[in-house]
Amino acid sequence: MAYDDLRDWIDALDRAGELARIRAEVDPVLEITEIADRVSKGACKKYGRPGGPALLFENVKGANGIPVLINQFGSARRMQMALNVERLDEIAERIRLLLNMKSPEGILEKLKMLPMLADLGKFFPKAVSTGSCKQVIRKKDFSLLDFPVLQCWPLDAGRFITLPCVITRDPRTGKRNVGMYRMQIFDATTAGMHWQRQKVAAEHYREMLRRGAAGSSESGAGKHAAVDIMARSGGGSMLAPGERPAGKMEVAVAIGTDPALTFSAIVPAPPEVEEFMVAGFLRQKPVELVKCETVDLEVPAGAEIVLEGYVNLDELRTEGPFGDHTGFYSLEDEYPVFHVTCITHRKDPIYATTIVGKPPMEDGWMGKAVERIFLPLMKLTLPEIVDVNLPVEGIFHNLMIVSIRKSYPGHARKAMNGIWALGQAMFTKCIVVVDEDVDVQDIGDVVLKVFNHIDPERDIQFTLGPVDSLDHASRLPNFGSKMGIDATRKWPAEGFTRPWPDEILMDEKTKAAVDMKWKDLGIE
Ligand SMILES: Cc1cc2nc3c(=O)[nH]c(=O)nc-3n(C[C@H](O)[C@H](O)[C@H](O)COP(=O)(O)O)c2cc1C
Ligand SMILES: [Mn+2]
Repeated sequence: MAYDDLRDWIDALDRAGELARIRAEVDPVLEITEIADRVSKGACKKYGRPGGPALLFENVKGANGIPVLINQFGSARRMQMALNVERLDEIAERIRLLLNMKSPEGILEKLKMLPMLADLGKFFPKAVSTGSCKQVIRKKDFSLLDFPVLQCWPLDAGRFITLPCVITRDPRTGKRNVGMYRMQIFDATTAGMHWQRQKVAAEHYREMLRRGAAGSSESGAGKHAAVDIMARSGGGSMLAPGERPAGKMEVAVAIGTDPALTFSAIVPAPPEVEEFMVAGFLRQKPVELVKCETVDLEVPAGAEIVLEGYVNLDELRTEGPFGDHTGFYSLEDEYPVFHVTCITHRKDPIYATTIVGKPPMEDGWMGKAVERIFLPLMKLTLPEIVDVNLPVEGIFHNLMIVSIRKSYPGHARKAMNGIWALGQAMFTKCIVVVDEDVDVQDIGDVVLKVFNHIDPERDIQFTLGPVDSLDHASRLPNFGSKMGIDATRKWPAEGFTRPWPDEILMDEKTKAAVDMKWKDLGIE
């Protein structure tokens, strides 16, 4: 059963013994991070499982009684619960079923397809006239400082909203995007809008710039200004006065939604796919949307807190540093500024947040879910892929281990290039390709075989391209090199004619014989 909203989900966590309520007073500045970090790393002995329980802090200093929820996705079990499955691969199977749809032959096959077609109807969001996110509507006298927003780490530039579902509209198609982009609180009514340049909302912003520029000048000067701000935003200095295409872009932010929607905001869905549909697919129930008060956007009706506002197309401000999921602080940079025009919320809102830092942390479990769910979609373009592992310490963009069914010379390199061309997988700094007989989930097996099988000079491939904005080692921000390791067995057709040794494996007969006498050996 889908969860209606955040509190329905919190109740389910509570019933399942997956929630710890903390009544002692805690400080949203640094202290909640230290507690959540210890819990993520296994400090909660009573709980037993990796990731600890979700934490609901009920007495947060200076929070006007607003509780703080953190670590809601922070374990394999909670990630499965959030998406209503026993195993994450169930979702992959549902996607596979959808993708395998073929024209039915005969009435029986048509009948069999009906439930799937009915399922399709659940993907589409449903417009409703009002919802609990409207219990309190503040068009003036609102303040971002009213909420218990965390300062996560000592050298952070300030307090950051870390789990916001940022909603924007594509000016070309009208389609809406939901992306999770952190927001640094600047003051009561403004915050940073940290959509990195390769993300979908950043493209909406650029499209608005292009339009503003096209309208603002016949001489083409406006167009140059737009190109200039595009080149600089998220990677350079402020604009000179006078070169600014005027205008604004509307943005709405939902904080504290049902877990499928929150999760869908981090899913690297193709730009043309609305995350509201992704959430509808995941929860198998439509997302209910309600119109905003001051902007032409829709937000989840049951959200705990909604921020409405806009970013000026001509305004950038220094954002960061911020203790990031790389385990290091991401450097400060220029990003758009979000201006709040209205805040609506429940009468007793719950503030949902997360922290990122050295793995393993809450976001690691979310990333693993993305890895499982995206496997069938990767296979759609790269059918040779057997399995993929993004180890959490590889922080999702540094290391991808992928096994393939190798069928022709150079196949491993084709797979690498395909992955670097696949949406956000473009950021992958190192791709390791192995043959299908290597279990990519077994790091020991991977290390043994990869480093036995490679001739580094021959098998390592470098390429240049976009890199993650969080990469602090690349030669330039957002641009640098990537590496692929072809650790598949090389073929004569690839110029390798030396004999290849057999892997050491005991024969089945001997193994069975030892199984039989194992107990009698007295060495167990
Ligand atoms: C906790 C968390 C925080 C994130 N913060 C940011 C961020 O500040 N900026 C960003 O561009 N991506 C951030 N991401 C990653 C994006 O949410 C992710 O790339 C998502 O696919 C973007 O959506 P989009 O494809 O619709 O742009 C974050 C992810 C998580 C889990
Ligand atoms: Mn998107």
